[in-house]
Amino acid sequence: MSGKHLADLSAIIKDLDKRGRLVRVRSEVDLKHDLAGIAAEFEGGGRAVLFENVKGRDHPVFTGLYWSRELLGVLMRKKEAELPGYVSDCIKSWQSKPVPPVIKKTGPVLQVREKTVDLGKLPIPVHALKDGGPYFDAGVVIARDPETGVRNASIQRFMITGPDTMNINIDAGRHLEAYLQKAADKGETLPFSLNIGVGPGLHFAAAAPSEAAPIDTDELGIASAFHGAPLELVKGKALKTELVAHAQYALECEMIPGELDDEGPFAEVTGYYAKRAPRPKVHVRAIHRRRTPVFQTILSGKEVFNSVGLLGEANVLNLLQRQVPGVRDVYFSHGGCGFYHAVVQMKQVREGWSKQAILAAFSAFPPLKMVTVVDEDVDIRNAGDVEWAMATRLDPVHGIVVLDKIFGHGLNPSFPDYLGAKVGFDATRPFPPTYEYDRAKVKKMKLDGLDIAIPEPPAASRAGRKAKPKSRRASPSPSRSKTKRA
Ligand SMILES: Cc1cc2nc3c(=O)[nH]c(=O)nc-3n(C[C@H](O)[C@H](O)[C@H](O)COP(=O)(O)O)c2cc1C
Ligand SMILES: [Mn+2]
Repeated sequence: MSGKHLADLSAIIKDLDKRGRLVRVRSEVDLKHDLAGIAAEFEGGGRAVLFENVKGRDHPVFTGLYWSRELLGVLMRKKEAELPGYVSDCIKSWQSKPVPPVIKKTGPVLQVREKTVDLGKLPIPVHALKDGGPYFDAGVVIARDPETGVRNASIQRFMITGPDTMNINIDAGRHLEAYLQKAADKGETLPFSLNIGVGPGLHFAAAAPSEAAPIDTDELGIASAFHGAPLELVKGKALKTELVAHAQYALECEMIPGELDDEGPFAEVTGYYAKRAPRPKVHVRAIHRRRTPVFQTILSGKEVFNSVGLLGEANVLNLLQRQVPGVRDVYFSHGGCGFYHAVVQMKQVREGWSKQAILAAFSAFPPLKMVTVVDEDVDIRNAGDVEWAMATRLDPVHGIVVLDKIFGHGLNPSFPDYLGAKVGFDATRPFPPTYEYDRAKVKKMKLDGLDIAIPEPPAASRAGRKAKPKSRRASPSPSRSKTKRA
């Protein structure tokens, strides 16, 4: 499949619209709290949302591109269960034959350069009730290593603090953190571009974990692998930066090492607020945009599960299949915040490999806190089925691996200062398999053509069923789901 359409968000929005996958909010909506509140009603469903009329601003806001595997499947022209394998193939193709980006003379993002830098004019929402301000949380940062010149792509959240200032949250271990330190060591500032409204090829490149894209590689090439063509960049005008030619907006920014300011709180992917604390200050030197741009924002939650989580999943699958015989599939469960709990499915070929799979998964993706390994007869995308394996096959004395005082994800409250404990559950049946652990099966039957009388459900449950739209049933959001909507 040619993934060219994956390079341009405007093309994607048109494509979703054509396929009945775009909700258009035509009423005027306030950027502060209301926009996120409306978006949350659609979160996890099979349609993205375009806010066409944003109060006090000239341009629309788009959200939801990554919030369900169903929608991602439509976008990527893949079945949901094929997504990790497809993403893993794109990364492997980049690893073996990287296609670097090309620098173009011009591109849609250079259509307009704002005369003055005023972030207050952009349609930047305030999401959760206690968030410290408006945030960019879906933009891709592109910077170059001050020492080696290698490029990096990453996504970070930025809190707006003034017309031309913001503060950035850089988690421990990020490549941008290393770049900032290198700039400090050389006595230089760190220029970078912040690109808003990019296609999923680059979004996934930016979300690729450092275990898949180490610091000495130009991970922008991952976007080229998704597009089937080189990613196009243009040179910045105010600083030594490179902008994404097909982005909706691109900001030229710089950090002056040592400058800090308070950032936060911010409702994070974990379902908790990240604390307010001093974090690096960012100066915005220029704002470029398309003539009619669409601003992209992400509700912290399912959209992150399906981007950071999907990329992590792909990397764990890739590594496990190389290192552990019998590994078939990997899923990062949504109950595990999308990237704290990996469920691994394997067909055991030898005793002890299931525990090896636990260790390999932790090393392939350090944010993981839990790994559960199950046999090939368990549906890893079904929490009930995984629990069945734990309830009936896990030996709590020999099957639980605990790693204490180990580096983990700083946003997880059980890892204060990035330190905590991790746990692996070997919920596979004893090897070689015995009769006692054989899963009972009935014959698979088709109901077509049989004369069966099925009574209508009682009125109460019928009303209850009707209130839930189809898309929501496909991926329910129990914490946020209300009842009806259009
Ligand atoms: C929507 C979204 C928001 C994110 N926010 C942050 C953030 O604020 N800070 C951060 O360090 N990582 C954040 N991440 C994760 C990083 O972008 C991701 O782990 C990336 O691989 C890091 O790049 P690096 O390996 O080049 O350092 C976010 C990811 C997504 C998808
Ligand atoms: Mn990187």
